[in-house]
Amino acid sequence: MRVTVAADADYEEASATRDFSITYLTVPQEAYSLNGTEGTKGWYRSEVTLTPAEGYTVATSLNGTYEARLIYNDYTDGVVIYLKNADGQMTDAITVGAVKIDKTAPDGDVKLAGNSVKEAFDEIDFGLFFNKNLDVEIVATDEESGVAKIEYFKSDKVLTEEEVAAITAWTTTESNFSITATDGEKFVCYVRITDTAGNVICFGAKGATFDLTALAISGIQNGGTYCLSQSVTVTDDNLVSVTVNGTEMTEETFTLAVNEGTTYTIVATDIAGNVTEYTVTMKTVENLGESIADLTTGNVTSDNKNTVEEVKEVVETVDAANATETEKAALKEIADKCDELLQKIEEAAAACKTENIVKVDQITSDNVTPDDKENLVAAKEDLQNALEQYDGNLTSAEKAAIESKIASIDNALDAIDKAENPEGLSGGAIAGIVIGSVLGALLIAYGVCALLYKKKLISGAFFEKIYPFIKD
Ligand SMILES: [Ca+2]
Ligand SMILES: [Ca+2]
Repeated sequence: MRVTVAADADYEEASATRDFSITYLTVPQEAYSLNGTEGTKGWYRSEVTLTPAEGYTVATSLNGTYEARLIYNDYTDGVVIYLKNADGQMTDAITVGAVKIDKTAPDGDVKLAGNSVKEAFDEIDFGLFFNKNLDVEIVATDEESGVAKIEYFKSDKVLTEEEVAAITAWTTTESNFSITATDGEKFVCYVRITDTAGNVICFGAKGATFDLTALAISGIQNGGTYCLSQSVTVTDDNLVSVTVNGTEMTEETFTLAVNEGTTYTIVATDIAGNVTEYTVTMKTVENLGESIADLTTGNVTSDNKNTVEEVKEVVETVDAANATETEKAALKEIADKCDELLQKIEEAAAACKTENIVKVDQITSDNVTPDDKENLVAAKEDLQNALEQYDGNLTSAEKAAIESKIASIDNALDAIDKAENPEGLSGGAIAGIVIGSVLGALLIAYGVCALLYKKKLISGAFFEKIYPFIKD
């Protein structure tokens, strides 16, 4: 420091210089403390009081106003303080940094199956329906201290805001989770989001119900054929629409009219998206017998069996409770015709498979024995009989099979014949040769004996009788 005194009448100007130093007061060990409602990571969710160490006052500038404490209401960055003791000695700047205050609750949303369904507490009801496992996404945001925790609670009933605040059984989630579908289960998904400062927001989603039950359609069978008007009823807890051939029905019970050959497709849908679809055909009684109109017992074959059986099935299962006597008689006539045709088909099949025919089924010209002959002949007769009697009831393939069997039997019979006559000679010829040979031998013996008798090499009454012409 330099001090200069200006000259006056008595003295000349004079000056003197002296060096000295100023030092700050030593900063106490715990210079200050911050007090407020604290969250995590140094965040507060209330006003924060900065209190200097005991015996000091505090200011935010060296020459500012020193006070007993500083109050912060909002997030304040770059805070620097100075402390002053009772003697008026002051510290150098002390860096506090940011006073981190976040008084704002986080925000968020909840999505079920991708759709935002956040709802005010007093407006929650069970207005949503799902028919499969449900993906839940919770969106959480916080612009100040940031999101610290996301939790949810699945309630089976609507809760008040106070009840939600009292929930203790929260489940922590990252943001996405799935709820397994259970038929009939109702639930409300409540959400709690906490920011780093500890601010909390709770909210709920629209209530949801799982409906895994398909819609019931009564009065008709899917795939059925009817020849009378049918009253149809669709039943479901959450029925939303019924269409018949694309036309929306206004009632759950409606009538399908008989229109010749009309096909009706009934589509019933519930709120959860379950769909039941039935298709039925309406035919008049006359229509029912159309496909067998050209068939008679004289021309029906196994190729027609399915068609006849289908008609019989339809005729027998058709709901005839309200049919007129004429309609009932017509139905019976068709059913009787079906029975006759089916019986004829069976008869023709049986004629091709008699006991005799079955017996020789495995016999071929290679394994045949003479014992089989009788059976083979009987089987052949039966097969020829079948061809004659059921000419109109056998398909060309069936006829060809019979003819092939007959040919096979003929081969087997030939084989027996050959085995019995190895040289190829007939029985009569063989008998002739045998008889001829015996006679020849006897003749030779007779001659030889005659010679011996004449030369008296043999004798006796027997020879006298057979050789009366040889005398002594
Ligand atoms: Ca916040
Ligand atoms: Ca349902």
